[in-house]
Amino acid sequence: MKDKKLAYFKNPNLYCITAENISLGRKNVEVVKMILDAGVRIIQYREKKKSLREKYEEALILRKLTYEYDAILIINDHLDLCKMVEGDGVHLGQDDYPIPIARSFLGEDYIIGVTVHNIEQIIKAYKEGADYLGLGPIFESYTKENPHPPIGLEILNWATSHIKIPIVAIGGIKESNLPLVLKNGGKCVAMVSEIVSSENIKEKIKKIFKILEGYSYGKNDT
Ligand code: TZP
Ligand code: MG
Repeated sequence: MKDKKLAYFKNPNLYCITAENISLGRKNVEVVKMILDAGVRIIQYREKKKSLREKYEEALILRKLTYEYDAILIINDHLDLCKMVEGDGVHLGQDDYPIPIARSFLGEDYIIGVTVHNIEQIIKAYKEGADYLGLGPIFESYTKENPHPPIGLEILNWATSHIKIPIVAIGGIKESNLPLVLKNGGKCVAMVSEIVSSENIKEKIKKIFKILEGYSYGKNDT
């Protein structure tokens, strides 16, 4: 079951993350509905500013929605919330709960994704049993408070050729630089502002899928 879900992360694919504060006045639920309608099947609920009650209520709605679309729901930070709403997994940063603790709390069936910025963190998270790694920020990103400096494409190239679990490239990835990311080993790519701050989310995703599809079939391999 988990393997089937992780297959989504292995091929060129788009992973979308919520950010209501930059969603042009639209609610997370409304934005996620548009993202799902456009065909995206990996959603992360990331919400730093709301109360736990609000996060719970919103995550519950997103769970129902993602079930309807047969999409994966990853919960940022909160292991308990993930269990309560029956999410598919969690995404943890370097300052969040340690992977072994998260694993013993959630069990083997849940996906655990971990943010990594360098080779040391990549190897540690892999050895500790992360299911996928969120590697970045690849480029400069203005979405996160206190962002880590950009890590560049070379490490993406290294990680995608040396690490067996899926690598999700993140940070400053746009339609415009996506071909560069894919040329450097990127497969599954996470985008926040490029999607949620788009006036026309469906059109934006359509264009991104077109680029990803080119790489799925090796058409753009050089
Ligand atoms: N983790 C590393 S960079 C980032 C997160 C959540 C934000 C990426 O946002 P954007 O808008 O796609 O640069
Ligand atoms: Mg976190």
